[in-house]
Amino acid sequence: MKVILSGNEALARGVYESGVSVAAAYPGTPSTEILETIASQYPEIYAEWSPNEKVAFEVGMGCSFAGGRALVAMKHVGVNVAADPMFTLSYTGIKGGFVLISADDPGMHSSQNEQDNRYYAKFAKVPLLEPSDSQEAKDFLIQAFQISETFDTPVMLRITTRIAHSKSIVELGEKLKLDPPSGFIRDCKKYVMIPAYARQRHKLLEERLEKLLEYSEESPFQKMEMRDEEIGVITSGISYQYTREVLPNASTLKLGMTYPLPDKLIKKFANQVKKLYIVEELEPYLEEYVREMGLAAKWIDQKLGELSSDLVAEFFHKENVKGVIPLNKTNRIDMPLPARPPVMCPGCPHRSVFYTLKKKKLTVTGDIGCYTLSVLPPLEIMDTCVCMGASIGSAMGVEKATKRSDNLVAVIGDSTFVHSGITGLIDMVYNKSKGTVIILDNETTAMTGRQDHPGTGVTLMGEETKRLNFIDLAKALGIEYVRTIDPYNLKELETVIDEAVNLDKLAVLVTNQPCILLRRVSKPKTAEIDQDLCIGCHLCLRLGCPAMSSMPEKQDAKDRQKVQIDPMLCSGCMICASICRSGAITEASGK
Ligand SMILES: Cc1ncc(C[n+]2csc(CCOP(=O)(O)OP(=O)(O)O)c2C)c(N)n1
Repeated sequence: MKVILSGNEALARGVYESGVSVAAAYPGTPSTEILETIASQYPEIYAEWSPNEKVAFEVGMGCSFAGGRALVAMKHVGVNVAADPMFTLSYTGIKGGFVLISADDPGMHSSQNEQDNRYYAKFAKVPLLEPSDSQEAKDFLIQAFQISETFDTPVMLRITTRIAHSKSIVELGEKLKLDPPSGFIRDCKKYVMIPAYARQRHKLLEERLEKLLEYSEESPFQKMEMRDEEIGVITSGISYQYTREVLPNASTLKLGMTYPLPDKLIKKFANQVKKLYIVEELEPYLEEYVREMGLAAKWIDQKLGELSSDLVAEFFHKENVKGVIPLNKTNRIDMPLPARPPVMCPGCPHRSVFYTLKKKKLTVTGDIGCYTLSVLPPLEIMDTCVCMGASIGSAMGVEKATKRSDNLVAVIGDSTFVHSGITGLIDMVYNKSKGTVIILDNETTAMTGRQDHPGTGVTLMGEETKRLNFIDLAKALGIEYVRTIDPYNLKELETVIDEAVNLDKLAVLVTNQPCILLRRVSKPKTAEIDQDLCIGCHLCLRLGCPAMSSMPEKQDAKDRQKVQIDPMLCSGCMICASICRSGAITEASGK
């Protein structure tokens, strides 16, 4: 049967057809739907949201050691977190097939950087596959498990946002009938990496690479497609699609396996074309290799941002290459669209916390989540954001350097706190740091689409489970000042934040209102503005609530524009009412 699937859905199907026992991940765009699809469509596979990518990797590793096939998935930066076990799993090798999906995000549609994870495969010496569409995503994944078991190695499969989220036709196959996992069989020289054993495994790893290189030369993943011999393009992944679209007559060497790279095949291809080009996205990964081989090739220099058919066409136009398909103007929208910067939702419980921090003129070391939007106008109050979990360590560093904590808070979401904030907090306790940590507990991982985590009490497979209690955890760490705060109660928020920052010891505050999107179904009330009372001071607009706007057409005697509330958007959090000086905002009657 043929169906239309996104790359991520196709990968989930590939996981099913491969007979995987355990699938583990931490959410992160553009990888999130892989595990969501597995959990919703293939419930016979054990699937989990792990607290972070390192744990996900280790869970998969354990499954593999016990003889089961394991899949772990993460966004590109997640591989940084999982890199420690990854580099040594490459030494131990595996038992059941082990595949890591790295979902890279060229163009940073939803990421803090656009690192090119192909280098990770080379660095950790694990084979790397790069599909170019949904069908290949599924097929390559199935093959990846076979390579993993044949060569006793973890395998990395790299996709990018375009592959993950675009849809194409996929032929479904049967689920592989595998024996149940054998169970863990003791083999210390393989699985216990003390230096004496690791040295032996390193040698085996180098020998394995030689064999993988031979495989890469002959592998069906590498497709030499000879067309017009004037131009030859070496490419991989989504860049292959752009090349085919723009230069349909050019010969291509489409590399499906990009580590180890096939020298002989590359040379053979180079010898058959007059001019050699390399089309790849982000870093010059293929180019460096081809140049090292002593071949002259021109590279499309695209280190910044995402590649596209347009950019590839532009490049070949400049190169005066014949037969470039002109840019398709009809696909372009020339109409100026209104800018829609990302904003916190109306009623978002994070908003009032940042409004208060701004009012108090505090320095805010921040973290990654919906709340990072507080860096944008009108709130503009987040001062740092580097990677998940960094807010707490950064605040501590500032405090140790300046010996002041009364002007400083660290702000971190609940999912991020579990991911990598806990150890930072332990450091604050251990090394006697003073300061205030605010955990924004909205009971979900909102930014990536509301996934559960250890603090929500529900698993990915929809089962109820023990719920991590942040208050109890902070107390157990030995923190004396621990408070729950209601972010919809501005007065309380201000009093407690004031008290905490002036305490001269470590304080942990935990907000207690869920993400507004978890509550959206019932809408008990909305706010409304009495236009006679509104004085157009625009204090309420400083909240940056998308439900509120000024009305250029309604001005008072002093030319001040009054404010309106869109009842369709308003969620009735009433934060605006608590800051309105003229008492103009009240609960709408009759709702
Ligand atoms: C290492 C890493 N993994 C995953 C992500 C994707 N990501 C960004 S923020 C975030 C969690 C957000 O949840 P939370 O901290 O609860 O804040 P919320 O969005 O709910 O306000 C995730 C999963 C990332 N940026 N980096």
